[in-house]
Amino acid sequence: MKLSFRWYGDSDPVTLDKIRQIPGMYSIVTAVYDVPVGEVWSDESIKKLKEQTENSGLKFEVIESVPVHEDIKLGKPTRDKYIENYKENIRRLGKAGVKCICYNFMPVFDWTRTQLDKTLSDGSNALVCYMEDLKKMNPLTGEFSLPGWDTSYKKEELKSLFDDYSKITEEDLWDNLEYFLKSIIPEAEKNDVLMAIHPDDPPYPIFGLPRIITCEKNVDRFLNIVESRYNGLTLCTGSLGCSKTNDMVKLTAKYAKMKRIHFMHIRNVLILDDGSFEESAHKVDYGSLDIIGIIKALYDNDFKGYVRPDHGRMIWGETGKPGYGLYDRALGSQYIMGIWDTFKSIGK
Ligand SMILES: [Mn+2]
Repeated sequence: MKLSFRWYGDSDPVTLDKIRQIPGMYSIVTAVYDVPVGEVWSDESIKKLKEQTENSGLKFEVIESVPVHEDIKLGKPTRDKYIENYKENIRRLGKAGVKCICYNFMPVFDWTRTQLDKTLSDGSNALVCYMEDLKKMNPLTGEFSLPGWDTSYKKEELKSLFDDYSKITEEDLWDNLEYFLKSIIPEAEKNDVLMAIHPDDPPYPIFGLPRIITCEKNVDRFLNIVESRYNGLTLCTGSLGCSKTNDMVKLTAKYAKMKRIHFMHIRNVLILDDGSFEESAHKVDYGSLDIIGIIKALYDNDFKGYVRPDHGRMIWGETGKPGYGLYDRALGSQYIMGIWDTFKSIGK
């Protein structure tokens, strides 16, 4: 298991100097943010990120994300141009020493929560998703929007995207994913870059938009589209795991055994009775997920991929990017590594 940490580049208040002081830290997880979605990343920007990272004594091996342009997800005629750009990014990143690329196939919105700074009983704050509030959210009226959402969309653009998606079914989205995978995976193989899809977060349709990477059956279907190790997973425990129907210990063991997990996002969530959830501390009894069982499943299956603590709460008065403060993610990383080291010491 290689410990990694997301870093948002120069604008991130959590600096590389701080990240390198976390015991066991191996690689940075980052991305080029200076070009619009769908465009080719410049060699200069990639080189700069690599140099900054390596100068800090960390590896530059994981990218999150190379985002997938909406035209690819929608299967528009323009998708071929964007797929060529995507392949060029794989080539460039491979050349720069990147070993794993995380991406997702969620229409329009990435992760969705209803509040980013809910105060928990211990005074920390965290991202939460409450069903009652989710029902009231309407991205088209903008009455309720989240900082995590892509704000580059103007209201009109968002409306036309929703119109486009209203014309496609879940099966169409699968077809478009298949077309994308069959184009890019051979390129990933050639460049020795492991592609790792992130599940949908949360794992069910929102705002009438289809979502497909949501459960065991669908992950199986995904993996079968291209039977290659390079067509793999970012197994995010908090994303799939916020649905009670996904048994994360079982899924981790299954896909780790198949050697199809390349990147683990490990975090805990507390699932409430109505399916709402709160992001909680990593420690096993703070949430609904069996974090120890998940790590044991990785250990038992000789997991050699990357892991990051994913999100953390905001603690000790820290401010910054919701979910991406230093302190609680650092604590989480040590909890994860402590469990891992314990299994290593005990042996199988
Ligand atoms: Mn995640």
